[in-house]
Order: sequence, then structure tokens, then C-alpha cells
Amino acid sequence: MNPILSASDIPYPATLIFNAGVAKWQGKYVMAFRNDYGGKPGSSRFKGTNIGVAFSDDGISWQPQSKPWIEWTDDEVSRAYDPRITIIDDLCYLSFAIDTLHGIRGGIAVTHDFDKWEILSLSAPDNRNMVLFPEKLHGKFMRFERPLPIYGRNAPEKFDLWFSDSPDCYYWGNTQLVLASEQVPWANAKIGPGAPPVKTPEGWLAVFHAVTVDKSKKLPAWHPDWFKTYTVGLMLLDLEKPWVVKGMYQEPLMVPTEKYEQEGFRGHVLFPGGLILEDTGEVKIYYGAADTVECLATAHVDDLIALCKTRTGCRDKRDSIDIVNAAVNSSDWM
Ligand code: BMA
Repeated sequence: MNPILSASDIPYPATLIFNAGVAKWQGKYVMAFRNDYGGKPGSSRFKGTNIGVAFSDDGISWQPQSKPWIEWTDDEVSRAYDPRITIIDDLCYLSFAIDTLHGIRGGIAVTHDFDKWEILSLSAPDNRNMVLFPEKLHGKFMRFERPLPIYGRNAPEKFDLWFSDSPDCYYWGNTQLVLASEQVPWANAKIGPGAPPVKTPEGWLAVFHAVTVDKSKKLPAWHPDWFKTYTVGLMLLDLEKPWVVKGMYQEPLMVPTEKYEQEGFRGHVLFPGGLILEDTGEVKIYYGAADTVECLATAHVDDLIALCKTRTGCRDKRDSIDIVNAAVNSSDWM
């Protein structure tokens, strides 16, 4: 089955098709994907990046539109990329990153037709991996975000996963640390939000990416010196306080094992951007593989929730598990 979308499926210039957002909308599945184009396979230079759209009846076979949707370049912005899609009250929201002359910004936009789009907010730099929750809580939009604090964390890439909320999608506040990178036992560098989380009776089920750097092991890539492995982590968040982690699977849920995950522009990279809970209990996990193709994995929601109940080895943000547990009921678990 995998990859489910790659450059050869696209009817316009495309080299790398990856890091897509996926949602169910108006009886179909819709995907917004990143396309780095204008480079030959094997080269590490590209002419540009755009965001394309594809539709599907089953979430597996995809029909891309005849031309790309968004390509943002101007005096300030060099590209928009890594889109996620969230449906809230039947409206389609797109979150994305932009590279600008003055840093990386996270954006949120709304669209009615995957043609016109209206930008609602752009963060201050450096921030990216904005991901909207599919519901409001007490009238407020909720999002994950991932600032990039180079100076403040005293390390090159110790970036963490944050939450904030907003009454209108323009003004964001109530900023809370959700998961610190040092809480992820198998990773030694940055983490970041993956897909819009799905609601279950036990909590918000969410995937995230987690990075391990091993400078002694060069990984396959189209450019020299690639040492980072991106794996997929899994956690469950409190329904009323979605910045509180109730449980986290202590091992990576997904690691790069297949050829299309280990080899490409940047090998050993899994980057989840779409999570869909079907009525059958099946969860579809969409992820970019090796920064080159888009793939799909599936699991049962009950199994994923059970994995999050693993208690052993969990580290608190401040090295004491009691602090986080104090924020949730004693019947909850971390
Ligand atoms: C991140 C982003 C993603 C990319 C990943 C792995 O920092 O740039 O778009 O998939 O690196 O290269």
C-alpha cells in the first residue's frame, strides 16, 4: 500500500511529496501536502515549495488536483510548508509554517473550498508545527505549537511541545508547556506536534514527532551529513486540561523500518500530520516518510489508548512525577 502519494502521482512539477495534513470533509477525505519541486531525485537543491491538495473516497487512493494550491513567495516570505488540516464546525482550517527573512512563523488560515484562503494569524518567530484541535473548549480554539528556543534552552535543538488557546483564532494566550523534550525517553533532541488529536472518552489521543541525533552514524540522505532519526510518539491528554499529559507510551509508536522510510531526501524520518478515527475504531495515521513520500499506518484506538497507560519510566518536566500528577485526578495516570 505504501507510499500512498509520491511525486510520480502528481500532474505538475513535483520532487518530494510529504508532511501532509489529512481530514474527513463533506463525505470525502482531503489531503494538503507539501511539494518540494524542481530538483532531481538525489539532488539536494529545489526550485521551490508549494502546497497541493488531493481528494480520496477511502483515505488510501488519492486523486491530486490538476495544479498546486498555495505557493507563497514575496519580499519577506520564501515558502509555506508542512500543512495540517482541522475541521471545526464544518469549516476547514489550515495550519502551516512559513520561512521568512525574519524567522520561521506558524500560521493559521481558513478555507471553504481549498481555493481561496484567509489567513487568521501568524505567530512571532521562531515557531512552527501549529496544529488545531478539532473542537473548541469552553468556546476557545485550541492548538499545539512548537517554539524553537535556541538561546533559552542552552542547547542547539531542545524544543518542546506547547499548548495555547484563543477566542477567535487571531489572539492566542493561556500558553502552557505540554511535553518537554527531556520527557521523551528515547529521544535526545527536539520534539513537536504531529496531527490534530482525536477525542476519545479517555482523553485526547495525540501523536508527536521525536528526534534522536547520533553524530557517530551518518544516515542515508540526498545531501551530506544527516544524523537525525525522526520517530512517532503517542500520548493521551486530559479532556478538560488538554495541556496535561495523562499518559505517554514509553517507546516510539513508529520507527523507520521500511526502505521508503529509511532512504530519500532525508532518510529515517517519520513526520505524522494526519490522524483520523473511523467509526470502526480504526485510527489512520498519515505521515511523511524520509521527507520524500506520504504514507499511511493504521491501528485500533483501544490498542493506542492501552499503550498510553504504560507507567514505567515516565519522566516529569521537572524530574518529579508528582508535579504533573497533582494537576489531574488521582485516578488518572501519567
Ligand atoms: C523539520 C521540518 C520538517 C522535516 C523535518 C525532517 O525540522 O523541516 O519539514 O520533515 O525537519 O527533515
